[in-house]
Amino acid sequence: ETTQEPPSSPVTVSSFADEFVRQLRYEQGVDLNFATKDNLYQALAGTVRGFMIDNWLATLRTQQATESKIVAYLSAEYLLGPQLENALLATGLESLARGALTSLGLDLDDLEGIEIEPGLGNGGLGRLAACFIDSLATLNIPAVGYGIRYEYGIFRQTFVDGRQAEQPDTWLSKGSPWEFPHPDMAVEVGFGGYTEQVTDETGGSRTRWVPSESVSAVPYNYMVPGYGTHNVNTLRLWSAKATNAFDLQIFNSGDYEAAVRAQTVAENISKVLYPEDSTPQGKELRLKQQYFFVAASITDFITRLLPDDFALTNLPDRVTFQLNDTHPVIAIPELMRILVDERGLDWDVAWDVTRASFNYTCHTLLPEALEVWSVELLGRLLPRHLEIIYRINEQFLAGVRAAFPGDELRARRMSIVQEQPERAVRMAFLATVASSKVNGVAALHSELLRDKVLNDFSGLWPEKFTNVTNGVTPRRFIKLSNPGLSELIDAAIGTGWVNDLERLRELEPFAEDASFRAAFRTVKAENKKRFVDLLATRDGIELSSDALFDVMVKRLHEYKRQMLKVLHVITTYDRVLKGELRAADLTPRVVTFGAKAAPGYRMAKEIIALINAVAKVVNTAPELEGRLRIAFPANYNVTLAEKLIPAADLSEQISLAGKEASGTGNMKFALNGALTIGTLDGANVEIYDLVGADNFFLFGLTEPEVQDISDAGYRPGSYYEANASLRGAIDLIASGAFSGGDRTTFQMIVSDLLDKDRFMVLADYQAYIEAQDKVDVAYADQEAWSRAAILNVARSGFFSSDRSIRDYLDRIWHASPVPVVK
Ligand code: 26W
Repeated sequence: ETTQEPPSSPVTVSSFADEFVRQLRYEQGVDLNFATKDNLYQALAGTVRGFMIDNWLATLRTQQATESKIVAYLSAEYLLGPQLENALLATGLESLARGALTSLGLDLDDLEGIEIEPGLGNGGLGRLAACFIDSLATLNIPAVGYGIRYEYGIFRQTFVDGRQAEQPDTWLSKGSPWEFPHPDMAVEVGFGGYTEQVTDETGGSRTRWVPSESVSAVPYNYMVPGYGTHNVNTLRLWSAKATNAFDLQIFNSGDYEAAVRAQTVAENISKVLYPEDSTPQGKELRLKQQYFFVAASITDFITRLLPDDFALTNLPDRVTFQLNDTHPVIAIPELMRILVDERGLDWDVAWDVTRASFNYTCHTLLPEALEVWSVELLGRLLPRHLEIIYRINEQFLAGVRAAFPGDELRARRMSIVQEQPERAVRMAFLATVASSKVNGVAALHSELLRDKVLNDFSGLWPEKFTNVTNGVTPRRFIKLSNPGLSELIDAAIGTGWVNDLERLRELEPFAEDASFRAAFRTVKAENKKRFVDLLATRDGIELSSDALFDVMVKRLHEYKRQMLKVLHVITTYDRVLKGELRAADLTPRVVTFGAKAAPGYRMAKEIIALINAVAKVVNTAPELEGRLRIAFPANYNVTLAEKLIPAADLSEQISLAGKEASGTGNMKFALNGALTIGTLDGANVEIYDLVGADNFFLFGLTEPEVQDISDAGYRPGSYYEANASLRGAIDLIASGAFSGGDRTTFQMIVSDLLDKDRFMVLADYQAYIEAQDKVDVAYADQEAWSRAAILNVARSGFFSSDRSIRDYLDRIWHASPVPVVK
């Protein structure tokens, strides 16, 4: 029922050019001859945007008219990446735009190059949300993404003496041509205050929350165009604005300064994205952000997307609220509050409606990443929500006690409210209790969730637990980012693969075709050149493109084990120094890292400093004859990923088994023809099963082995003592070889590895080195390597986010496509 061909448009080169000039003149008041690059970019964006608006409005109209069920995706993060190229792809206007600009003496690539991406996310979770809204639109599913319009997205990373420094991300400094502000549709959000009992129309008693302050939430709409369809969905991001009422009160009291200060406090709510990834800080402002955006979203949905007379008992027929991790979970008591306190529904009826409306996706297994909000803070900021949570917990625990009489330990384990180390609300438990479905993000992760982290809950409600393996959008991560490969695929199997990615299977026979393999290598070589050129201008890093491109890009986190990769590099260097290996026999490698560390995460920042320090030594070591290079471009983001991933030969996915929930970079690399070196963790397990053992460098402990070693008492020192090559590498760090002879510089890293090594880097070291030696051998046979790379592409179609969305639809959402017809 979906339209497969891109929307045709009657636009011509000259009409496009006319509209572009008109945008410049009449929207910006700028003459073409005097326009700056920013003016030109704005005009181009305005022109392209104009071609999507009719479809957007038609989509809204159709979805309202058909009274369809809508997927409301609640996510604190959307890591969107550059917008212009994506809009050009969706509208099918790229070549017209290029031609029109050329006719005016301008260059499309040049203008694309100045876009600052909206970095409204930290990493995997935020990028997943961006891929999902792309797929929802492409599949014609009525959907709205709700989130926060952070004025400052993820910080800009620079290196000062090799150490990470953070700068504010001023992505809005020149405005954004992609957003539609709607102060006319603002929603008030309250905080603080108290609750009281009031008598309602029927003489009954109701609770009423009387907030002490309120903030206005202003929506900014973004179009989310589908590919090969007319459907254009909405992403609605909320921005905080001080309310007039609030200002007036203080103005009237005569304190002008206080009034202005209060305004700042209110508007701080959407000021900055928290750069913590996996380690929640429990900050008051963060809880404010969370409540701010979900309260606005739920009210918006109920009052603006549903008819005025809608009976809220039918809410689950019209919406499914998907909770992207625990960040939006405060939406649960908020919906209960609206239904019970404001709409007068009976508690039990409201609870049924709520449970049928929410679903929860968990994105982690690390205990420290599970959000917990102190009762003290919740009671102060959201007193009514705390009461509601207590009542939910009471009822829930009564059910647990009825199912397991006398098992008080179990009740305490499962309680939504923990008592130790402080009284606090476990948001993952609240989400699990109040959702219809709970899913993990890869097969192994969902199993571990069910059998370990949430085992008590899956015992109680086995049917609640399911898996949806993550995916990535092939539009951005193949078609846009790898035009060379896309053309090769088009020529081999036609163009239908872009929204039917399993069709990449048809490439399998081409792996045996020598001329296809040669063409495939040519594309990879061109992508490497393009990336090398980019790094030269972007970072002043000079590299040869004639090498094995070994890439590890992801947030810096100990569990992801960038340290293991560093030890491999140092070991290679050490072997050459010791004469165990001749430089001439090394497979030339460029090892590229990209990683931001949470600003307060000390160990992660030390590891960044170590990588840069090792790079400095290795990159200039005469002994290595330039055959081993480290590139660590600062500020890895979506823009850079799109250039880097297509250039990779080897994808590093080396987390300790049982720690990476899924990974999505792993999928992007496989789809772009890199071979993975990886552990059986997250979605690596599924990649390995699909591409086959011959086309994947598997190594390392399995999750049950990790558990056993850990139960027996892990001693990293024993691995150090038993392995001379490992000792050599660690001793080299400790000796000051990468710190100008100073032995204290990296002491924190060395002593942690030897004494704690929470993520078993030392236990997996030997297996990793051996797997890397196999990589070198395999790369020497370029025909066999290309065959394996092509099979990676052909067998990774499963990892399209379109497939993920279909799985969500079948297993969780049960919403149907509503294609817009023209
Ligand atoms: C500050 C609190 C906090 C806690 C957790 C912030 C962010 C998180 C996220 C769960 C971190 C995250 O991005 N998780 C990643 O989600 C991806 C998409 O599902 C997975 O592929 C990654 O494995 C997972 O680490």
